Amino acid sequence: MSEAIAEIPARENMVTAPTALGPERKGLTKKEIAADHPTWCPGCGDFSVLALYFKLIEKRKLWHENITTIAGIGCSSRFPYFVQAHGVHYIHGRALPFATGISLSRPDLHVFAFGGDGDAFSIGGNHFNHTARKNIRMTYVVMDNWVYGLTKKQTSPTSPLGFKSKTDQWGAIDYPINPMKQAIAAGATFVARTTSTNPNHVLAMMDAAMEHDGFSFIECLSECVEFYEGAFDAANPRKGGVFNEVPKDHDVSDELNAYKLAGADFPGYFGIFYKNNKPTKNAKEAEINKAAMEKVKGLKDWQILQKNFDRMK
Ligand SMILES: Cc1ncc(C[n+]2csc(CCOP(=O)(O)OP(=O)(O)O)c2C)c(N)n1
Ligand code: SF4
Ligand SMILES: [Mg+2]
Repeated sequence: MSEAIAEIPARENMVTAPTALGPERKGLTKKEIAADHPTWCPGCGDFSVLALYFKLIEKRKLWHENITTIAGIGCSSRFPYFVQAHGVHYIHGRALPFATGISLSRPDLHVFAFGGDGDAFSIGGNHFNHTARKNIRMTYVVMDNWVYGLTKKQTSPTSPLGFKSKTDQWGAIDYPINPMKQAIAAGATFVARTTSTNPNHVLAMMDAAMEHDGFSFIECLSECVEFYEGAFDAANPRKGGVFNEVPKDHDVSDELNAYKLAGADFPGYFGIFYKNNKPTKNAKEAEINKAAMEKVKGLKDWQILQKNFDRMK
């Protein structure tokens, strides 16, 4: 992990430290953050991602009311159940529009959305592209296991060619999408890749993503031991694979080079591929709201409403 990632300072407008009850309020312990016992299969990669989310919350000293965890449907999308805080296990593929609403209306929060490859790129593909292009401030972690786990082994948009599943008994014939290329092309302003078998790296990526003022996307390889065992062995040094970090001289502001990195054969690279600090929709919308509020300065809510009704006559 590079030092630059570990040393990133807290963003100004975000609640990262005790505020509501005064400085005597301590940060939460893992026990206080954890809710239900996760119902995943023993050995599922998602356990590690959840544990690291808890670590991030501990590190950032977030309290229950500062944590917002949104997800769609899938094994990975069960995340909000396991976090003792505000969260929504929403409609399949619709986590991002829901998270968008929270992000735009609560600038003091950093919204986290979690989900799977099917949730993000099949049914939710459209929302992914639009949330990225609008540069909504949030972090979206996709636990990519190359399969539909919850529904017991169907081909997903990231399943490699030849993968045998209930929907492709003779092997997948559709070309898989590349989540990193997809995110860069869609306009995501922070694009990173990690793997659940490297805990320090997952934590560093989530920490850096949380710091980013914009739409931050992390593809996190997370093995489905039940329906795609061994899928990511080639990226795991403990299984004879290799974990190659993004080259040190890679310029994260270079979109074309990021795209090239994303095209490397599996297991590819891990780290931050792309980062761009263009204004968020949050900031732009806040400006519009501010200007509108100036115009009705001194008026009560009912008077503003009345003015609007009068105008519509
Ligand atoms: C509208 C709708 N269509 C289909 C489903 C069935 N369904 C539930 S989860 C899922 C795919 C899950 O795959 P993924 O997002 O990769 O998550 P994983 O279980 O692998 O973590 C599907 C097709 C549903 N719940 N709702
Ligand atoms: S089916 Fe796969 S993705 Fe779902 S909990 Fe089990 S191992 Fe994890
Ligand atoms: Mg999946």
